[in-house]
Amino acid sequence: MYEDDIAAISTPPGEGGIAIVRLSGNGVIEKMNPLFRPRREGTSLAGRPSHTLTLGWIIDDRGEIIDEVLVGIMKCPRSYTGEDVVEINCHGGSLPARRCLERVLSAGFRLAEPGEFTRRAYLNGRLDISQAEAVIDIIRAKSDKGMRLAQQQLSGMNFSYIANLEDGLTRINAMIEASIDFPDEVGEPDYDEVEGRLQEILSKLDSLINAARRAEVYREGISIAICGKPNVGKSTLLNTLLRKEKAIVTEIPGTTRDVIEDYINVRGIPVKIMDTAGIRFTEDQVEKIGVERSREAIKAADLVLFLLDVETGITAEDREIFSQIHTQNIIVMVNKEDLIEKKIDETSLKGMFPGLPIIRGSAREEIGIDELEESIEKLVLSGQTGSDNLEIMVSTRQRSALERARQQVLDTRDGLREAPLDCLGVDLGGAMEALGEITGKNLKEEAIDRIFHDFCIGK
Ligand SMILES: Nc1nc2c(ncn2[C@@H]2O[C@H](COP(=O)(O)OP(=O)(O)OP(=O)(O)O)[C@@H](O)[C@H]2O)c(=O)[nH]1
Ligand SMILES: [Mg+2]
Repeated sequence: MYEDDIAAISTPPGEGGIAIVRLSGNGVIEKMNPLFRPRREGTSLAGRPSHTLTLGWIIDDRGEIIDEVLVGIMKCPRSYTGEDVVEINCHGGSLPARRCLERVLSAGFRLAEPGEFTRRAYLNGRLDISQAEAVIDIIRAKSDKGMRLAQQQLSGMNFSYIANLEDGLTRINAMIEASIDFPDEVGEPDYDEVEGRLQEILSKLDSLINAARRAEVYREGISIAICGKPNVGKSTLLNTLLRKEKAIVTEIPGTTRDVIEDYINVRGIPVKIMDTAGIRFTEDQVEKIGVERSREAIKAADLVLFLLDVETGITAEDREIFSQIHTQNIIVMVNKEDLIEKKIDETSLKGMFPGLPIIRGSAREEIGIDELEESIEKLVLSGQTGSDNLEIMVSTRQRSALERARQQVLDTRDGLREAPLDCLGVDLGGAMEALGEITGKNLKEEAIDRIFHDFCIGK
């Protein structure tokens, strides 16, 4: 299908130990001959076994050395793309890699488009589309867990779940079609059985969709804003969670003037955590802007950590700030529990924050931090934690296909004894088509283009 040979720098720009220029196409190993002089005379790249490295030099058209390199070859079809692949390991830094690439391009190679190597792998049947998407997820993974889920997808785990569902739908479809085609011999389908099977598929789809939502949290991460009145210990909590002294902490109210953000990993969930300026009425110009920014951060956050100070008790200021938080995802933390004097009791807490998770602890003495992390995990995965423990990585595109499939299966079930048999067949067909999009069987060209455009050049 592809006639031309492609090349790109596959390592990120900037200085590094080595950089890799990757080539793919049919016969590209032979095409290296004029470009590469092996250290040991008499060896030709094409004569070397697949999956070996050869030391030598990339040379220009006058035989001058461009860089000393190690060249890896992978012969078709046992390569990433399924074509002949050459990987030139040159010296790190952008100049050697660029000069090697220019040399290759001058010899007739074309610069690869973003994701073109992976696209060729897909077109040559080395990967299905969900595996190709997993490759992007691995590149972008922000946590170990996100990466592990993507690895599973790459190894084709999702595929078998989907194939299993498709199989179930095909069987139901066959039962319905038999009744349409041979009404006299077969009669009506056994509605109870069809209903039972549809129900089974629905619950499998439900747990897949739930797992997809969970995976989204692990893949995309969440943002958390720490808020509360001045001096409750917001910056101290940020520093404790980050395990470094990022934000300035003093006993002076109004220390933090701006939103300070950083990234942490809470039980495998990538979290952007934001420390905000304590919200209060102020005449100070700088603090005023800080307070305004705090409000915006709180509005934008997926989850708000609302801090109280056990030493001051719950004050009018606390109530005022709390009334400005509009998300449902709130965790209340009573801070400074290490102090002897406690002015916040259980009853007033429960009365003021019914139904919200409440943690008692100390940001400074690191008490209750485990509990806080557990609470964060629970809250962001709430309603999505399945007892089935199904763990999969699903892209947004795949999730929308799953949801469409679920709707069509629901329609089939609801219309079961009333709708004409042909209509049931149409709904089932729609469900099967949606599932086919997940594995790429029914994907349109534009959709495929969109997927690969998310890749970087050289992948
Ligand atoms: N005893 C005790 N003191 C704490 C604790 N957490 C914070 N503090 C103290 O409370 C004071 C204020 O802490 P910060 O973290 O600066 O408070 P903040 O909420 O960021 O304050 P602003 O930036 O002014 O809004 C400091 O003196 C901290 O040492 C705690 O858990 N226990
Ligand atoms: Mg602060």
